[in-house]
Amino acid sequence: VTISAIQFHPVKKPLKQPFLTVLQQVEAREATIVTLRDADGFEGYGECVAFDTPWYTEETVVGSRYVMEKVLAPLLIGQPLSEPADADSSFSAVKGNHMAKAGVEMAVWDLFAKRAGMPLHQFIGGTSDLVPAGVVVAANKNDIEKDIKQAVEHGYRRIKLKISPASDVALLENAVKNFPDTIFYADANGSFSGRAQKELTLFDGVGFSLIEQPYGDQEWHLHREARKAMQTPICLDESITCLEDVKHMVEQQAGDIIVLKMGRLGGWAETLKVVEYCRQEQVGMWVGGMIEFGVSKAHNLALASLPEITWTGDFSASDHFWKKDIITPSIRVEQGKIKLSKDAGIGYRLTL
Ligand code: OSB
Ligand code: MG
Repeated sequence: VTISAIQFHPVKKPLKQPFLTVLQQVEAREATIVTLRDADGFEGYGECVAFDTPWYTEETVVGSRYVMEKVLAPLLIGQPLSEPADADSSFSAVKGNHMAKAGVEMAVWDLFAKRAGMPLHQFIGGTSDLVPAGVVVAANKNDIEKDIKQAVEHGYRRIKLKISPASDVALLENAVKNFPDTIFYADANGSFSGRAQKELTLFDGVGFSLIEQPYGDQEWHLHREARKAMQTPICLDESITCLEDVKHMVEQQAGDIIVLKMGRLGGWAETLKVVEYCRQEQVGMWVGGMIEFGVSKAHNLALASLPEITWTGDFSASDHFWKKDIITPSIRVEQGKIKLSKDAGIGYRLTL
């Protein structure tokens, strides 16, 4: 297989509602859709999930476009690929820039699945075509119950609440108790960094199934201490940028569960290595969200179809963030689940 052309399509859309985290208030999303084509006319689609400024990772929309166009595309075009993992290998001389790499690499995996005439989820070994949905409630303290109620009415059975040392623990505890059939995760985005451990352990009794990234990316020892002090499983997101980081987490006993984000890990090849390692080491896994458009979401849904991935991920419907997504059909949540497409590759067409 030889990639003969790559195109980059900027997209920008306002969110229906601002997405609040301790790091950033996101009101609009800018991303880059990657389309590539091989000599036989097959196509593949990817999406680069870097944000416009480096508030979540170092990469940016503008920087990742430069790397994709000027560095990665020339390494890929004209190179014979015998399997999709060869795309990642062809980028091996390029340091970092995982989101740029993933944007291009994921399109290659889509193209290979399309050549094989298989849905991407089957192509990578997925066994389920129904993926449980999960949504993030990044609400202000006071109207948290209203947002939870609305999410439950939309069919979500797993809700992730954004927390910080400023969160009202009693209010959260009450909210979680009032929805006994809903699974709650908490995501701190590193906001307990520099705080006394007891500020975090206060949240142990809330009833969260896990607490995601209480401390900073590199604060492995603090995550290790938190894990020893708490009943609630510790889950790492920002800390996990490659397989070596997962190995480090296990050696340091710094976490029980990880969030898989193909953008942060650099694409399918590295992610599938991480999945295999976590399966062997019995590390829990789920697929995280990046407030992304449908192309990235479709890749994530394929990933979540793997039998090793047992925790529910950040999977909201197309109409959760967007008035109109960039794919057709749009992603819908029915009875708390998303049905995967039977069509080849990611299974969705672009409506850019
Ligand atoms: O920390 O998981 C995070 C969105 C953007 C950047 C970081 C994170 C998030 C989310 C997921 O919380 C939101 C989603 O896409 O469902
Ligand atoms: Mg997170």
